[in-house]
Amino acid sequence: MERSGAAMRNRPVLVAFVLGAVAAAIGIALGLTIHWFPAQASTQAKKIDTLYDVLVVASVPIFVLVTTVVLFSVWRFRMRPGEEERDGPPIHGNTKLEVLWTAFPAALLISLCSYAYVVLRDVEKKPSGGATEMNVDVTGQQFEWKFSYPASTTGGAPVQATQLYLPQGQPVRFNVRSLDVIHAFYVPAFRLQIDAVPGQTTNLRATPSRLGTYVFACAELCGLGHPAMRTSVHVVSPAAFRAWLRSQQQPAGGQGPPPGGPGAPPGPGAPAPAAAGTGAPAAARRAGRSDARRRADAGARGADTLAGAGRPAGS
Ligand SMILES: [Cu+2]
Repeated sequence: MERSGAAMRNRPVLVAFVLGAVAAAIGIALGLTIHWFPAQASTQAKKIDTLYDVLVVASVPIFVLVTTVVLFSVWRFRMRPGEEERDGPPIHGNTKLEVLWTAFPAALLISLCSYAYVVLRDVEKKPSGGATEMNVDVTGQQFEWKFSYPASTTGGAPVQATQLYLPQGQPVRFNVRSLDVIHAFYVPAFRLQIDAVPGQTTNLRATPSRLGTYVFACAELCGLGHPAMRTSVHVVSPAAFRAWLRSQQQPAGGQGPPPGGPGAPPGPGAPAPAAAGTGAPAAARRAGRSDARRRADAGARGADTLAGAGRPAGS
């Protein structure tokens, strides 16, 4: 008789366990099958996505377990009419349970942190096997990015650009700086992000692995023009990259500043990037930039008006 009584009491626990297992399976399936992120465009992206998958598999069942226990307890131990004056049974704890719920999360957290650390080290390490890194200087400034290819990279005159061109398969080391406030270098398709901090040079390594054009955004709220502080990354073939570098190094015909001059946008006679199809023409680039600038200025004016409106009259 007592056994069947215990079985009756355990039945809701069994139901909750089955429901929880089904919910966890659905959660993991959704987490792993839906494409949450853009295409993987760097060798680092794959490792980071695998880390994400492991985190989904580890955390979804825990989320479901906690939610199921909370909802089940709310329902099972709810106060019924006539029980308003009753108190719950005194509880003296359960050593076995407490050891379990301390040791298991601790072991899980230590393993996940160790794995994440290994992935981070792997993603940030120097390319092995004697592969040479290409250096690109990235400078953030309210509200635009500038990319500068030093002479060591171009093999000639340094090149400045407002869009990032990278050769496929070439390990790149970015030296990231800021001229004013904190910005953040963020290329979702590379799965990489690093702050651009005034007075410091931060570094990031990436090896572009997939041809195409991707978003390059600022991921640190840096002022009113922050949403406009985005540009493009073009991953092109090594031959197209060399052709693009050469086109940027050629002096502009007629008047206008040389395209390679520091801080100067390409002159009117500057040739369009040779990487046709992937590169925006210089004019479009300039238009995009001045558009971003205009939006930023409009935002700043709006803030001035607001600040003015907030002041008491006559002060
Ligand atoms: Cu920003």
